[in-house]
Amino acid sequence: MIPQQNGLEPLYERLREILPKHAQDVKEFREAHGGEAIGILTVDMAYGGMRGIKGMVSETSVLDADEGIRFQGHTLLELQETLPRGPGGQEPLPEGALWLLLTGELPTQKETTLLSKDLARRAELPHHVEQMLNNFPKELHPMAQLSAAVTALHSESKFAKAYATGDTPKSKYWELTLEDSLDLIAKLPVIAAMIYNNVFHNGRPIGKIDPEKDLGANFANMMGFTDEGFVDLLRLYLVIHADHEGGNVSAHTTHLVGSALSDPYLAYGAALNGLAGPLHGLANQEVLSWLTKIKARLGEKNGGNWQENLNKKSLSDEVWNTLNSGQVIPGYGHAVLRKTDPRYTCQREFALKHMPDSDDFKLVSMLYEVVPDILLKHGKAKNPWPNVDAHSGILLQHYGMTEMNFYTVLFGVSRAIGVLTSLVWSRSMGLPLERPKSMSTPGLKAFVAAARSELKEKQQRSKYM
Ligand code: CMX
Repeated sequence: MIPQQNGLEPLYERLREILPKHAQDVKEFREAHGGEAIGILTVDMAYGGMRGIKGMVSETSVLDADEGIRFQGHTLLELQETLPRGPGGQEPLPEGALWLLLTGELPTQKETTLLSKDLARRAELPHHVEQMLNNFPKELHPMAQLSAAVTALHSESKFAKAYATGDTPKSKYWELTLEDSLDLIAKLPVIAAMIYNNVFHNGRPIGKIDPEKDLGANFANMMGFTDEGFVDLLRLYLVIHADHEGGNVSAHTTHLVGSALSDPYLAYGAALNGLAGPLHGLANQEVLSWLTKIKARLGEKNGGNWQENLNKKSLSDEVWNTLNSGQVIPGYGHAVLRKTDPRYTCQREFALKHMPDSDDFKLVSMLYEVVPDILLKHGKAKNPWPNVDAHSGILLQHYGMTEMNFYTVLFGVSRAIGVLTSLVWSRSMGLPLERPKSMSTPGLKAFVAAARSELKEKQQRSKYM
């Protein structure tokens, strides 16, 4: 019933030890402490997008408001130093992050290579998905193409097929989910490269996957990029965007849809539709289009020479104009973070190393100097610091990937690594259908009134005791 893993046995063997043990640990923890409170709920939380509610479990990563994300306990800075790198590269391989997120253990170079080879073997798309991608109008946003193609891969789901037989034990769900997840993670770069070539390069063929190369190198090559710097940037990009704990829109959607035992293709297709929103993943496209507008305005009276008008005063005016017109500053602010996003810092370090003299980098750096103070003065955003999306676009531009409405697709290729491994963990613990309780405003008002009168009664009673 469980498909042959062709070489990935060491990973499966390790997971067969780790995941059931963890599930047992959780069972015992719940038996002993299941009734203990882990926070309070307020009316504002119910109206405020559930901010701060501790209401779900996600094992692969945890986000600290000040420190940023940790993948299985490791900061991104640590991972940049410890995860295996690609040949000739200086940045961590996404396959290494995948192994770590799945097992909680840092992989060796050999284990990472095992995954690279396995993913290359799984990359081929079924004909109907290729055909569908080739038939999409060029005007259809790349994210809509990506989510439709991922949903259509449902035809390949080993989980859905095994479930439909009616004799698959629950204890096997995680293995089938892992099989689908690996297949999907392998196919995503192929889908993305087809979208890129179809929409922006007249349907140029993507070429063949090289089983000797890593995921990032193959992905870059399929999109027509061979520059080693770009390949390394893509590896870094795929690592840092992979996971951001469980509550963000794409992770939570995967978890929610997956909790209905929808297969990983259906769950991740839904997640991609959330990632495509401007307040979430689309912000990387929004940043670039905002920067482009700023440059056009700075260069307006100067024959396009925006660099000459680039100073803190002119940039501050631009930022205030955006805020005063009721728009958000894309790439700044975060629902959880309260300091500069380490994913921003990673990218800034990359830029300092590879493109210190770039004018775009100077623009983004100067924004970093002016935006936080302005957002503080503006007085709304709880976090005035940059997030991951503030920096990624200009790095891609530097290497010639100028098509900004493709950028969220790269985010989509990466995010699968985190949220699907999280789904594997959820299935191994047998987490149930997600179904929080919602209330209406009259219901909430009645609840608050009842709670108040109960409190009053208690206070009255205690007077006579
Ligand atoms: N520019 C202007 N106003 C901002 C702002 C920004 N960058 N960030 C937050 N605010 C405003 C909010 O719109 C909100 O205003 P209202 O009260 O009028 O609705 C107020 O400040 C309070 O918001 P918050 O509690 O600080 O932030 P949220 O948790 O509600 O939202 C986020 C978080 C990311 C949606 C928001 O900061 C934002 O819109 N940022 C710009 C878009 C962006 O960069 N998104 C990418 C986030 C990273 C990712 O998921 O990829």
